[in-house]
Amino acid sequence: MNRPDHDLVHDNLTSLQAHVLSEEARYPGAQGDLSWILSAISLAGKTIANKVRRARLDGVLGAHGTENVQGEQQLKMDVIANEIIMRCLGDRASVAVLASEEDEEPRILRRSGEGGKYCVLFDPLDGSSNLDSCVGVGTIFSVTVNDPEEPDGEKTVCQPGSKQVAAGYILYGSSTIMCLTTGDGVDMFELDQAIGSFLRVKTKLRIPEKGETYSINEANAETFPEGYQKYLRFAHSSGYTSRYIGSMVSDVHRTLIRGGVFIYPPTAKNPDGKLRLLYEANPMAMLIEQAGGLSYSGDQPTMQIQPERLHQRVPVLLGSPVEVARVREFL
Ligand code: AHM
Ligand code: MG
Repeated sequence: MNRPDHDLVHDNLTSLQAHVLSEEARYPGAQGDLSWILSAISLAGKTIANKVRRARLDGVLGAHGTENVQGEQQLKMDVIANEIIMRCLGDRASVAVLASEEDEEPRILRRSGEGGKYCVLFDPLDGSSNLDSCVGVGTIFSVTVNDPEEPDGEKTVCQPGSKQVAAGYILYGSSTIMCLTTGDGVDMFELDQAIGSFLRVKTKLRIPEKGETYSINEANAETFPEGYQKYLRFAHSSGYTSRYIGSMVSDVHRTLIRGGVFIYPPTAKNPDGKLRLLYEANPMAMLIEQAGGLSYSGDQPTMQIQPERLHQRVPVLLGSPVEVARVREFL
């Protein structure tokens, strides 16, 4: 019998929630704690997506009038997104620590003896300075296991990226997309606004092996270390093309789907790079590597770096394996 083009049984609709529950069923001892955390993150994503779409109408574009710990201007939407995530995750019983790019200190919610099993680290609204020009912005998150022996909130969240148990981003773009890994490949979900559900649109996403696109803020090129400048000369003379939005989630998402490299090197202004190891570099590295790509920060694979500080910055080079290796030849 011919299988119809659209097979109602096999091309079924799978929600993020159903996906996470079926993944969890593969681990006999799992108690559902991680699933609860991911469901809270998805609720936060839906809520932030709604706020992002209404930001202009609600008059919440622009500066909040405060600075974050890194001395950066906080925007109203940074503060709103941060609060939404705190409210969605705060009462999930297994969350031990919440660490946000916007907050100076991690918030210890529950000690291990009180059921605190996981730390959730996040950049609530990455690329928020682009909101007024309506390009894609995103939420980046990382989940690690809380160290039961470690009472210090900063120390328990300062774990190498290789210890992450889940990571992902939500991109508020022309559609709202979540890319998620729990260590067994990358799956992609799209928010169906009409029913309020993230539906799975791709499983086991693979980044293209190659891609002749580089994504870098070339305005800083003169202060890049020499190797990056040499790579750019190679790219210019080899028919590569350039794409740079200046919003990491959008730039990394394009790199994941179409291939190429995303690079934020050390610059004169940011000698250690601009992006944060715990909130940006590590979760993106896990996603990219789970999709078959590579991620380096300086000489080291990003996820092998032992973090020294909560808000530590690192250079980032990630993307298609062939292209990352090519950049590294110049460094
Ligand atoms: P943010 O977390 O304060 O939004 O800053 C991070 C953003 C990334 O989204 C993006 O990759 C980078 O800053 C762009 O920086 P630049 O404007 O220096 O190119
Ligand atoms: Mg950011």
